[in-house]
This record gives sequence, C-alpha cells and structure tokens, in this order.
Amino acid sequence: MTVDQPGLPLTLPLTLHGYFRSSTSFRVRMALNLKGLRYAQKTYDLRQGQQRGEAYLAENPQGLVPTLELGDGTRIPQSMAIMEWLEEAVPEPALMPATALQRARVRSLADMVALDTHPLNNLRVLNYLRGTFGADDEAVATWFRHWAGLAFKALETRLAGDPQTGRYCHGDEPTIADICLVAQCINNRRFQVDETPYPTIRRIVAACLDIPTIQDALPDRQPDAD
Ligand SMILES: N[C@@H](CCC(=O)N[C@@H](CS)C(=O)NCC(=O)O)C(=O)O
Repeated sequence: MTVDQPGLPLTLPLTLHGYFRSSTSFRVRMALNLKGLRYAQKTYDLRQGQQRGEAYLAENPQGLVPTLELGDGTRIPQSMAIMEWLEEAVPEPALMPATALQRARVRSLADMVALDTHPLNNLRVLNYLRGTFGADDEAVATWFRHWAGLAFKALETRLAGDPQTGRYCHGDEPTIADICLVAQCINNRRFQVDETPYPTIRRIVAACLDIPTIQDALPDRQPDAD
C-alpha cells in the first residue's frame, strides 16, 4: 500500500482502520482531511462484529475502531489520541487554538462528546441493552436520545453564552471540538434527536458541513458505505 504525502511534514503512509458509520472513525477522517493528509482505509463491518475478529484484534486488542496505522508499523488506537498526535505531527492547519487556556476550552467541549456522551451510546452498549435487558428499538432510541440530549443541552448553553464561540465552537477556525460535535450530531440524526432546542449547535454544524474536506469525510461518502 502506498500513500504519498507530497509536500507535507509527514512522509509516512497512513491507513485508517475504521468503518464508514463509526462516528469516531468519522472524527479521524475529518482531522486527516482538514490537514490535507492522504490515507488508505481498511473497513470492518461493526454490524457483523468484524471489530472483534482476529484480523482487527491484531490491530487493536480493544476491538473498537478506529486505529491509525503508520507506514513504519506503529498503530495508534483511540480517535482523540490520533487527533492529538496529528496535531503535533502536522501542526498546520491547526485544529487547536493558540493558547493553553483556549486549548483547554476546546478540549473540554470535545470531551463532553468524546468522554461523556459517545461511550454511553456506543454500539456495544446498545447491544448490551438489547441482549441483557431485552430493550427493543424504541427503548434503545430513548436511551440514546436521553444521553445525547443531556450533552447537547449543556453544550448549547456553553456555546451560546461564551464570546469565544465564533463561526465554529472556538473562534472562526474549525477545531477538534467541532470535529467531535459534527460526528455526534450526524450520529444523533440516525436516532432522530430533536435539534430544535440547539440553534447555536445547528449553526456551527451547518458551518462545518460547508467545508468540502468535512463533506468528504461524511459516512455516506466512504467507499464502504451501503
Ligand atoms: N474512545 C474510543 C471509542 C471507539 C469506539 O467506541 N468505536 C466504536 C465505533 S464509533 C466501535 O468500534 N464500536 C464497536 C462496538 O461497540 O462493538 C475512540 O474515541 O476511538
């Protein structure tokens, strides 16, 4: 597999092990695209449990996508760690703001999605609700909407009430906070989460979705989309 990075500080070929519908894979695709990096994709069908198959467990024993494989054999699991590494390896265009305090704000917004929301609504959690507690589709959707709604209510309050919010979550350049927000929002739409109460989030997500490189990272634009 050859993936060249002409003119970029990162010369290693990159392979993203992921899945089109995985919002954490979507985060990494957005970061890679915003940085102008090229990468190959290897897909694992989560609905078929391929993330727990031998081939993927050799990449990442946790059995969760994504994992970014570098051409020298290094593997980085965990979307936030991948994005932080990308930011350090390829600083421009920056996905984090200039000062330590601004970066803390961006990380704290991103963490509201990445640490406090996504893990509760992950496929394995929803499957556990179905398998162990007999939850039907409606009950699972109610669970999803509950946790997504709590997060979005607080995010809306923070974003709407802070002058540091600009066109995007922080100022007028997209950051890792926007990446997490967009991925969660697209996921929410699959569960019909009502977006009406979140006008600031809707505005920011619409602005992000105007960026062609973010559009290219959308789940339905991936080669494995069905
Ligand atoms: N904290 C991890 C979470 C990764 C994760 O949960 N990925 C989901 C897809 S979005 C997954 O692989 N789910 C498979 C499963 O639940 O079995 C990250 O940010 O990369």
